[in-house]
Amino acid sequence: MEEIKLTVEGMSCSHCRRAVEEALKGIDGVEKVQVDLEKKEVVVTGTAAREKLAGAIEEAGYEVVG
Ligand SMILES: [Cu+2]
Repeated sequence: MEEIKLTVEGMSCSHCRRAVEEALKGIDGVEKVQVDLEKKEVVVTGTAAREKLAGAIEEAGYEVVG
């Protein structure tokens, strides 16, 4: 199990948090998603590849900047 940290622009409220969580939880190998709105940080625990996570976040309408 691995922890992947992504910096995401555009998340501003609990709706955004939920949208990102839902997008990530639909991916195979994702065990846990933690969203910190203030730090603009998303931490994903699991075995999914970083590019896959980033792609799902972008598809949900947010920008992965780091
Ligand atoms: Cu929002």
